[in-house]
Amino acid sequence: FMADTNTKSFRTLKDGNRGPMPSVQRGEPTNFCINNIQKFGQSEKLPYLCRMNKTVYLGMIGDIMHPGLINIIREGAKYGDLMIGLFTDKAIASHQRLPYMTYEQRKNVVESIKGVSTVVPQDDWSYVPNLLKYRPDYIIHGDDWCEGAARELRQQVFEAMTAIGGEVIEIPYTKGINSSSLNKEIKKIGTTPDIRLSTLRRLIAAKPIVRILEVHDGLSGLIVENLEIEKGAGKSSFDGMWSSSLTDSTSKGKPDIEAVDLTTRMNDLNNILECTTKPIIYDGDTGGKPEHFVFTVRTLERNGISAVIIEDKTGLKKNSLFGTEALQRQDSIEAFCQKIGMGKAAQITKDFMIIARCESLIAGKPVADALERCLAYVDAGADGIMIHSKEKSGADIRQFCSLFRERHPAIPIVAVPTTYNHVTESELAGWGVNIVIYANHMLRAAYPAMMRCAESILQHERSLEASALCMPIKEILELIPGTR
Ligand code: SPV
Ligand code: MG
Repeated sequence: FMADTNTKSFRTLKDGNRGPMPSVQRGEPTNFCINNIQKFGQSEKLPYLCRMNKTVYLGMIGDIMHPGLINIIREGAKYGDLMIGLFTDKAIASHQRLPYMTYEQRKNVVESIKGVSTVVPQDDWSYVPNLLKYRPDYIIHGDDWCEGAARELRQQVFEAMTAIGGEVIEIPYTKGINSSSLNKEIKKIGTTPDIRLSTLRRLIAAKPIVRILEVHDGLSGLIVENLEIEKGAGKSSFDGMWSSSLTDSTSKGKPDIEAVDLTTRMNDLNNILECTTKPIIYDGDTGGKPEHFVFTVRTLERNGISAVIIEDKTGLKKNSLFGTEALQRQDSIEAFCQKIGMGKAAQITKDFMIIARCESLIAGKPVADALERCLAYVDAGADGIMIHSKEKSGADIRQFCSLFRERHPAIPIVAVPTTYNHVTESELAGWGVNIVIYANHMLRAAYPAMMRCAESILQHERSLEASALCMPIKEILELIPGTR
């Protein structure tokens, strides 16, 4: 059944133009009620008759309170008992950034607002499952959903309300102040180490897969922080950042052999912390000596880093993507477990994560070896595991995930699909992967672009041709707020 939302077969309260009466059976406010809404205006003293046995549904994120939300709550409550469908983190995470407050915190606030009768979780971006479940007489929504990607949501709501004999009330969207504009202002304030740190666990709980991109300086950090593209009915963005040992070293002209020490990496990471708010996963290489690793954990935690990943190698570490070409030694299970245990004992917050990275597949060993190790690492206290491979098909990773999931349905799995890069995020999520790390792409993209520019200047002995490869001066002057 398709409701025709264009021909005013539904009455809406948009712009005061109510249109013809709808043909719905249920949920129609009486003329008495309408007259009284007009008469009493913003007053809450409407006759009880209007509220009796009527339920009004209002979907809400409820993160940042503002007059527009209070207005729609007040308007909705005029029609009956107002049920707030409070979006869960899971419902929100599929379409936009996680709210600042947790579900419980938001519920606490929203249920205390005058006019709200009940708060129920809305676990889906679409209103439809809850409308069919609770069968409200009305749903109330701002008229901003008539435009853009939300149009489809609106259409589905009209169809569902028709099916249950209810009605849609649209009220003019409060212009000038809304959650999106407030969110931009809040973002400017930044974040605190505690909030940033705890966000990774919330993301893992809320999303089918958490999307992480490598950063190596403030500028690449800003891209991960701010880039957002329209996709389907929602928006797509990165969830957080990977501080890669490979790109941190390479951008300094140094080899990826743990030659860049923690203090130097933290100094540079500070530039990223300063201009971003999203969570960061730190590539801790081997973690060094266990006695040193405890200080690394404390330092990262103090700075609001969400997780450290340490790999089960010992001796001079070389980059994993060499595979068996470079001579590398895997640590013993016992020694690596001891390091994990010491790190876990050192951390102060409950949210910081120590993720154990297994190099068995990189070293050419079978999946069974990786599994044995990862099970031991979890027993030693690891909060998650990263399984790495340089095999191109991804079949080994898939097989590992399936076996690991039989033993641990919920322990987070991290994958770094640099070589098996044809595998999509939804496929990885289907295998049981919780976090995907694009581990080196920002630096790999930047270097050839810089090379092309430098070569062009050499070739032409002027920069006219190279300018075409560069961002315009005006753009770079506008890029960082405060430059002007
Ligand atoms: C890094 O980014 O430094 C990593 C991932 O450790 S990899 O380079 O694939 O080993
Ligand atoms: Mg590394």
